[in-house]
Amino acid sequence: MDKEQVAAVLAEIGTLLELKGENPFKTRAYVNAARTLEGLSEPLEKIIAEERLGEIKGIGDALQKKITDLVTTGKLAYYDELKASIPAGMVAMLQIPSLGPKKIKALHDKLQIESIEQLEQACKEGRVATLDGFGEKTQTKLLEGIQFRRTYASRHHLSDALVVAEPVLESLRGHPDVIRCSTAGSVRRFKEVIGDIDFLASSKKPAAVIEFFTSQPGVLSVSAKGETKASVVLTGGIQADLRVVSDAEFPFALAYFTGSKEHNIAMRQRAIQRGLRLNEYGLFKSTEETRDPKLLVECRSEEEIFWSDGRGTLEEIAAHMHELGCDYWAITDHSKASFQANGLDAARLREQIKEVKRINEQFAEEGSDFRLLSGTEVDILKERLDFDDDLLAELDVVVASLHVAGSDEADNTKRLIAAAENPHVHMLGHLTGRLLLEREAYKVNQQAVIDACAETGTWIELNANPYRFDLDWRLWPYAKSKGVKCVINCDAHRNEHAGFLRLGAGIARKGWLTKADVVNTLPLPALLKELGKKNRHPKRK
Ligand code: DGT
Ligand code: CA
Ligand code: CA
Ligand code: ZN
Repeated sequence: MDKEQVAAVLAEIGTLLELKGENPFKTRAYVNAARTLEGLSEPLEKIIAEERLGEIKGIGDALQKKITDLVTTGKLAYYDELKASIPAGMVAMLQIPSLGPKKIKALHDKLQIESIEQLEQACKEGRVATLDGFGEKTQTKLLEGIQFRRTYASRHHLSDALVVAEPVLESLRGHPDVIRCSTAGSVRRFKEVIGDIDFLASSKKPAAVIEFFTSQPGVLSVSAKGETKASVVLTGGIQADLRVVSDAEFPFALAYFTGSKEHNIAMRQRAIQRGLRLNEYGLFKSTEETRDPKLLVECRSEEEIFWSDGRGTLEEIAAHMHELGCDYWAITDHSKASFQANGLDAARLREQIKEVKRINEQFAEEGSDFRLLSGTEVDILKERLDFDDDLLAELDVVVASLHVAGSDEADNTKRLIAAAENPHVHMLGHLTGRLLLEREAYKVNQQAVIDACAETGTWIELNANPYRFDLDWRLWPYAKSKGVKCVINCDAHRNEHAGFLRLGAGIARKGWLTKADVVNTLPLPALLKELGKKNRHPKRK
């Protein structure tokens, strides 16, 4: 035991002696010794090792021996015996405000009161008020105090909890079988008032860790002890739980047992919205409650559970669009030139292609027909596209868009036509780049571009973002007359943007298009067939 712990035991001995009605000098000696120890500037171990305990004022032979026992063994037979000799109810009465050891002893001697329940009964019957030094007022106060304790005794100040939790955590940290450990629950959340202390540890040998925990010096009694869980009462009467989990489970258990319960419920719901399941064992790619490690989204730290969005995104999109009733959904992130939009470079795009493949395999395994299509919205640069043809050839869908146009109409038009002539480009995105009520259209000869699309078998996007609606509905009848197909894209940057599809359909109608003119009304096999036609188009270069 360290200084503070020894001091706490000595102070408690003082109180217990007072409860027994021991002579006040003896009682004071313990209380004073406790104060002295608290004020020492050196560690007790050092003082004991150098046999200097006797030099400290007010610490006689008997106290020296007791302090040495406590420091070296963490135990003191005298203290245990003393505690056992006093009814537990009398010790508990100390928690009632305005009730000190002297009064408790008087209640015991005169009314044989040994518990809070008996005290309450005596107060209600008016017997306490008749005692010397008590009176009506005190009796009422005691009844209030009992009520107060009933409400609050199971709660503790955060600082008191931290003082007892930290040494235990420190010990756990030093144990060879403990991989990671932390406090959890309200203590970790720094609630001002806490119920019990929660500890969490990861280990390959949970039983050994539980054994070690329950035999800590700060543990007054063990309330429950299992293979991976234990509950104890620590110094100061604070309850504490320890749970031991595997290291893979640790981040999830830490998040779960840190809570709060309300926070856990909100996190769970967020997971469900993303087609995932979150519980104390993990985050799972599943729409049902599970603990299946094969479905686990691995997170090495608690933070990753919150940040795993980046990994989860494609899956979330897939799950969301599937749920909306779509048969397929194309992922067309910007290319690297759109650095402000965090466009993908070739390496990241190749990673994404793999990820799409993996997700599709998962859908296939689950017997679902839903598919993600890999794609890009590749930037039309000055002289070329932002990706090489060999990479574009690996994608299911290629949209080519002009994001930085020049002031020369002929030049802009030429760039768009060149993109349409690329055998790997399936469609041109937002032809004019307009943002309604915000930004003018680029100067583009739209009719010439539509003609080029007709010649090369290139589709044109109807961007359904309400800021764009581009190609303009006024031009669709012309495009249709040339046999150019429309693709309604919602330019989604968030799941909710999928709702733009409906607006896009309205604009298409306004442009006199029907279902047959819109390629992405096709079922997946027919769409894939259409996508395959572009680079076999007779007019392509
Ligand atoms: P306390 O001890 O009363 O000051 O408050 P906490 O928050 O430490 O609560 P405790 O010790 O009962 O449980 C620790 C954490 O375990 C809690 O913050 C969230 C989690 N937890 C406990 N029970 C439930 C439950 O029924 N549902 C959920 N979702 N989480 C729970
Ligand atoms: Ca707790
Ligand atoms: Ca608890
Ligand atoms: Zn764009």
